Amino acid sequence: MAKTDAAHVRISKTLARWLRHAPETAGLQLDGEGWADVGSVVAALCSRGLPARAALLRDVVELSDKRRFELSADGACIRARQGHTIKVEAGWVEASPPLLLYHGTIVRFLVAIMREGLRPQSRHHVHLSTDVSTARQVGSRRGTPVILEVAARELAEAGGRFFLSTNGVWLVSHVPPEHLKLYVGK
Ligand code: HQG
Repeated sequence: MAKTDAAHVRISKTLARWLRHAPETAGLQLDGEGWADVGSVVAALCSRGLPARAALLRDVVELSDKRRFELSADGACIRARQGHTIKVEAGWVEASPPLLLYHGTIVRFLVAIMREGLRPQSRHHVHLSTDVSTARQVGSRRGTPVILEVAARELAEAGGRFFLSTNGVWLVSHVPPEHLKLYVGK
């Protein structure tokens, strides 16, 4: 991994923690839509030995594999697109989902998931993807991945409200077990 890649990853992980979960640990204040002032974020990174400037932050935002963060149009503010555990209203757009969506998890959670459905746990929403490979990658963060297929359109027709984040992640507050099945490949 190139030096800049390693620096990007460290900054990206730090930003994820601050902008989704614990802004107060960096002395940051987010507005109601999750935006933080870029100058304050840069200062907080520098004070923690992560030399950064607004231009580096822009690179992290643009080069991030999952496009986790976004800058405001004037470049003055930064926020996470989704995945928060703190209360924000990031303007997720309600949308009609495709027929099927996917969620990656691990075996240990399956009994509970099949009993009570997919829950957001500490986040605002359950995260779903349109493709199996993303779900597999998400599940792999914890161990051997297990993929669940979500009958998304069926759930929407039953009243489930879906939101589409600007980086293509589908968000929903709960997937009851009757709209879930194990994906075994096609
Ligand atoms: C599981 C990362 C027991 C769920 C990823 C998951 C993603 C249940 C875990 C994004 C359950 C929650 C989100 C139930 C759900 N009983 N376990 N009823 N319902 N679970 O991290 O989807 O890289 O909050 O299966 O790539 O893993 O940070 O959600 O395993 O896109 O940008 O509870 O975070 O994105 O874990 O990951 P998480 P997730 P970033």
